Amino acid sequence: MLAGLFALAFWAGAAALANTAAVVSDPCVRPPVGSEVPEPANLRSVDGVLRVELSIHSHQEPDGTVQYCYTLPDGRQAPTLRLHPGDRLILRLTNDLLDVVAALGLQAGSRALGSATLCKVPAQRRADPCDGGPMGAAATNLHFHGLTVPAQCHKDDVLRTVVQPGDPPFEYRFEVPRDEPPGLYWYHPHIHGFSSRQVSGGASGALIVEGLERAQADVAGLPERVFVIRDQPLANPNAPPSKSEPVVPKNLLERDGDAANNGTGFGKPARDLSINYVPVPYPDYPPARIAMKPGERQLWRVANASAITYLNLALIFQDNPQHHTPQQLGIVAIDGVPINVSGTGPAVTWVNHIGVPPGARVEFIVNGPPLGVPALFATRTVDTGQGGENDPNRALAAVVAVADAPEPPDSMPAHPQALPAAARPWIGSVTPARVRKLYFSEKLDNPNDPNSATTFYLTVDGQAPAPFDPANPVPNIVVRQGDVEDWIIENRSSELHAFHIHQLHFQLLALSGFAVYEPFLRDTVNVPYYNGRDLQYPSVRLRMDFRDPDTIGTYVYHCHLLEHEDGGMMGIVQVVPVDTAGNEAGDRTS
Ligand SMILES: [Cu+2]
Repeated sequence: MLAGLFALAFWAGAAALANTAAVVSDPCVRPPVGSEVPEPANLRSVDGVLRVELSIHSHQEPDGTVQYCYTLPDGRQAPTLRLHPGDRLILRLTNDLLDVVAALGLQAGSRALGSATLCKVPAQRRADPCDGGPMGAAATNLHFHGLTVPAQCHKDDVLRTVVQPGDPPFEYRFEVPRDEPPGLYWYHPHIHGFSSRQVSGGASGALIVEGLERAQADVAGLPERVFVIRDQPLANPNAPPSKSEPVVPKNLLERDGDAANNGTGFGKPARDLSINYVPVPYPDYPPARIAMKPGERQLWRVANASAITYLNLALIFQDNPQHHTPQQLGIVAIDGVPINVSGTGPAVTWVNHIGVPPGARVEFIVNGPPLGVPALFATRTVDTGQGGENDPNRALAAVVAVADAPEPPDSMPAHPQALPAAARPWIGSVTPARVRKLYFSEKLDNPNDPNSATTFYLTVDGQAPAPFDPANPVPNIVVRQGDVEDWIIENRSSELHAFHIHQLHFQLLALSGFAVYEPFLRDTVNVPYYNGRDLQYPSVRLRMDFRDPDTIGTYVYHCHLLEHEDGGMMGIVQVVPVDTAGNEAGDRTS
């Protein structure tokens, strides 16, 4: 108890220091292990506009790992951006990745920071952050994951937008669409080849489109909390597993060099996790702390902002020493979309654990523990396949009932106006214009050496498999705006992948050929791994919605395990306006 109080006091002191940015040498300073989970700073729109000055920093730790973070001018990290549908975001991003520059022995402002082999752009054109430039370790940009915002420079383009250290602040400015579903979205960098290290190092934050209570009356008036769960390199990579765990087979490495799935639910994970930056390190996973009033009902809004780690969230009450009871969690929204979006199906789905692939979000109602009942917010193990990372059972935070626990800083409006009805027919009732098939696959560079480097592919069936090449502007897929299409995504590899597409949501229709009942939308979906025995590869069938005019443009779909994306598991879709569709534009098969 004393130690816990001390930790709290320490963190309060650190936060005070962070407010005087000049004296802080580590802009990405993290709370100590075991501390109270802090709520991210909330930035709200005023008169329909939210102005944000955001810097991305890096800080090299004594062990050589590099942490990344977004900060406000006052030093606060990773603010939650809160906007209403129709609001305007004006965000100026400054690239201060100077520790990366130092670590690489390069000069700040040098245009040579990028890997020249990745993208050869003439020198005189590199000055424009909208027009390519080398995608290197110190380059950055922003993606607003889940929002249907045009894939244009200064809005949500990641194919050509590159902000280098030393560049003047780069302005993002766009309106949240009036019909954007209310819920939890997030922002993160999207530099091809370097996304994994920036996101795994901590560069991410939440973005909330306000009004979930307008779609989901059950959450009206509830106190709300935002939890951003990130992964990061192991703090104790050489430690043996905790003595409290069953003994597991020898630690193996999978193809990316991370701890391999051992199929037991225990053992060394590929990455440590943190919850709102409070680390929960291997091997003992000392939990962070969440205090609640006894039995209080709250809305928890959780983003899996990790680079490769699958979550399987559960809230477990330790009713007595012999009995641990997983609690019912009431899902109200997935990937920023209320689950009753179709007008059919239940408003709340009660489950006792929730799988969340990297990049996905889930919002759910929890009932806190009674006084005296210990409780744990945890992630249960995920079987990622023979070729996947080890995602064992582990704690995130102890949930503690405290009679006078402070209320969360935010609660949902109590008397909401219902959302207007959707302007377009529910996507599940629209006949798709065509069906396409894509597949995930992997290839060892040296088939005789299981530890050799792996190339990752996301291929349109019929095209030659090739890793994503930022220098090749030819789209893999050309779609006509206004169309709805069915995409079948197969997994021909021995590990899980998470399919994500920019600018739109989709409906999951079937899993390996079997219909599923999901009258709602996602923007990131897990695709089961191939076990090497079945006659068919596992797959998901997705109904893709290209009806919104804001989906016009050229953008990417990819695996959201970012090592895979960086390794080539990405492709380009071009959505053309109706009047030019079918004319000069063509994809790689035509
Ligand atoms: Cu993947």
